[in-house]
Amino acid sequence: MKRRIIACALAMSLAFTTGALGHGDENHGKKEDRSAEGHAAGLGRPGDPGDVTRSIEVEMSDAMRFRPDSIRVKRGETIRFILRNTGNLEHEMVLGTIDELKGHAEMMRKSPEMEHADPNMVSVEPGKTGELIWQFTRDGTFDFACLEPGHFEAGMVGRIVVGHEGE
Ligand SMILES: [Cu+2]
Repeated sequence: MKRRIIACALAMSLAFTTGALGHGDENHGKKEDRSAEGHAAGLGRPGDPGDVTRSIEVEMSDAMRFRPDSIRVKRGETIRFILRNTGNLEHEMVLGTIDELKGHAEMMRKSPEMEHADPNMVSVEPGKTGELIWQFTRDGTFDFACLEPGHFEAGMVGRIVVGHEGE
């Protein structure tokens, strides 16, 4: 199991590298930040439960949708996402930029049995509730998705807009 997680992390960094070479600089952050801190570092960092400023409940369903699928937060906020899986399939929430998520979804499709675990994601069994605590440290528009094979492709994605107060 451990080996598979490592394989996933390695492939993720390869996906980043390829993405960085393949596209122009359409990312929000500096690339150095991401390579230094790992996945999703461009949009913040894993949050401390003691710093949570707000909880946001998100439903995940077999309709391959998140509800809500558009979330607005203030820069600096630490959010406790409460993920309710109301379906009969496993679902997950992975935070990242759309390019990162696309790369990861591609990998999940090629190796569906692959286990993956990172601070920017949570998997939730059918009928269960999971939590993800994240601090948003940067303005911008970020994405999240379910990377269970086929779910991302079916449109199981959402968007988080991080801005200053009053925006
Ligand atoms: Cu899903």
